[in-house]
Amino acid sequence: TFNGNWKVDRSDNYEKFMEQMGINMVKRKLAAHDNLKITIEQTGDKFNVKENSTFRNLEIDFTLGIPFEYSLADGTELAGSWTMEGAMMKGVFNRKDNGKQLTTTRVVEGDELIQSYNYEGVDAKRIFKKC
Ligand code: MYR
Repeated sequence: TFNGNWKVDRSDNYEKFMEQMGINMVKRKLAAHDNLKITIEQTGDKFNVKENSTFRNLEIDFTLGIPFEYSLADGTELAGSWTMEGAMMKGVFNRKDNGKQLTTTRVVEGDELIQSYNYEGVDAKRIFKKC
């Protein structure tokens, strides 16, 4: 289950990913230490996600398979949806500014939640632990 409070523990290639996203160096340095925490509450196909970081606190509600809008901390707007593939959440989002696709997955392995990101050929991961 994805439910619970998760705190980022480490990241893999996240800096390169942000660079590919066009995020400037100052923001990338700040984002590398964003202390991201997410609280996930799934009820059937509905999710409530609370996001807390040094940048902002926000709450997102979505339903699997239903498109919604989401803005990144730098203001970049995305639209897309999450679906479930077996035990994996799969998100397909498009940037509103250039139409390009950002894909992401979430999977729980042991006591970790692993979120992967792909944008324009660059893959990254952020690994969360329960808190
Ligand atoms: C959620 O389930 O947490 C809300 C929806 C998330 C949508 C897509 C997430 C992509 C985040 C990419 C961060 C990259 C920053 C450069």
